[in-house]
Amino acid sequence: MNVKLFLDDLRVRFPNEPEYLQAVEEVVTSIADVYDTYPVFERYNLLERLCIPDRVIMFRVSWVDDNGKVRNNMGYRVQHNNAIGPYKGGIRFHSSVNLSILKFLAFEQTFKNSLTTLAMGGAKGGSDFSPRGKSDMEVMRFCQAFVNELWRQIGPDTDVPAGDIGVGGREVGYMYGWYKKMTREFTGTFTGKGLDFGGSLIRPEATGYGNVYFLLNMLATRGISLEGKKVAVSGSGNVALYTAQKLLSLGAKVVSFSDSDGSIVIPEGVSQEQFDEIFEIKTLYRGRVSEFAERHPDTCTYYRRERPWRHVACDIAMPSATQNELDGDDARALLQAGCFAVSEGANMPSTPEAVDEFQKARILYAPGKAANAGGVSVSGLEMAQNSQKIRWTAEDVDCRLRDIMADIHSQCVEYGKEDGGYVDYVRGANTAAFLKVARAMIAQGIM
Ligand code: NDP
Ligand code: 2IT
Repeated sequence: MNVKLFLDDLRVRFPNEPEYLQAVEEVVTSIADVYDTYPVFERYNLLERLCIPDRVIMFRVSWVDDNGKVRNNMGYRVQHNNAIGPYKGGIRFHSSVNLSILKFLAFEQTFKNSLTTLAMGGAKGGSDFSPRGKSDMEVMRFCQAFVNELWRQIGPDTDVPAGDIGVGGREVGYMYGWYKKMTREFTGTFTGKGLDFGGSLIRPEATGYGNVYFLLNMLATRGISLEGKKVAVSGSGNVALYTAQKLLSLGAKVVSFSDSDGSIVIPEGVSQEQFDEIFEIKTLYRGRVSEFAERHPDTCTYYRRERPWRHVACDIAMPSATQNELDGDDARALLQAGCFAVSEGANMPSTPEAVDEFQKARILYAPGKAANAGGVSVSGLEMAQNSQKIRWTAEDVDCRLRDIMADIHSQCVEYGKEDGGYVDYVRGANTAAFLKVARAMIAQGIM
């Protein structure tokens, strides 16, 4: 396969989709060798079929705000690939959402879901609607209007949406409610549902906890303990908060958080009490991390409109906000400060230049599609519970989550270990994920 020709062709066909092209380039580059090992792949033109989504559904969402004004947003669902299971992936509501971002996320999701060991294909959806600053009623009306367009395209064995940025329990609840009303069926078509109507225990915690479990597996390969280590976290949403919660319970020090307005750095690490305060500000009041900084000027510094990476001294970084939030300069600053492990909670948070820096430095570096797969894994477990109409205990789900993260780590090591022992987790994750989806696509014929 000629990687350059392949990518050049995609660039011509999808010129305005930089995030999508970035995600594809990383995967295609790292699987090129294994792709060429099996001529059947090229005969089936498999790579092109795997990189271009099965279909994209795009629609207008019209809703009425609290002032009676009619508002219009764009809605999307990218159904990328269902070779190994029904389409599965989150919904993102954020003003930055566009087709390129959702195509990159659906593409990544296909590989991530393949790694989970569960039967799930890849998808992603969303809207450029931002829940921030909207009333509950506005959010509800928007969610209903969104699902009014989407409900025919999804189903428990067709496509199962969940949360992502801007979509948590509240939004999933409203979307599920309208879906149920339209279909008149109570099925597990969304995951991340409330515990009273089919949600799984540990789903809210799963992405953050899973990332810490993955990190523990990585650290074990070098005989390093997590206790006492300083960990820089970015974001302060679902993934960041549960990452920090698990880190604190294991004796690590959490030295930063951020949101889209800025970052807080707490050089000695937050206490449990301080963490509880941040948790409350973010989850109960939907507030800003700056509010915490205002209350604790002696222990905490606020960096307005900045990311934490150049301001923290840390051993480990866990970027958990959004794509491309850690660039080459940030990576060099982290390495300079002694950072020896990066485990990504967000999807594609590190730019290609940053990834390159981490890999050149031979530190432990885990890409999001491996490290943050715990969220969708427990979504898969929620689907399993829903179809059996039973509920597993928190211990049971947590135990399965630990096993799945260990399994994903083993797959990365199996396909990413180099002579000399260094594990290239990017190549490992991409190769393991690709081979499974590719085998299934070949077996099912050309469609
Ligand atoms: P939330 O909406 O709960 O939190 C997102 C956090 O990131 C918020 O602190 C938000 O700040 C910040 N953020 C969002 N966009 C930007 C931006 N453009 N610039 C700076 N900060 C930003 O989302 P999640 O925690 O669920 O998602 C975080 C990341 O994890 C995303 O990359 C998502 O795709 C990924 N992920 C999520 C999973 C899940 O199960 N939820 C599973 C796997 C990955 P603000 O409050 O100011 O908007
Ligand atoms: O990026 C992700 O893996 C998610 N947002 C979770 C998807 C899911 O279906 O639980």
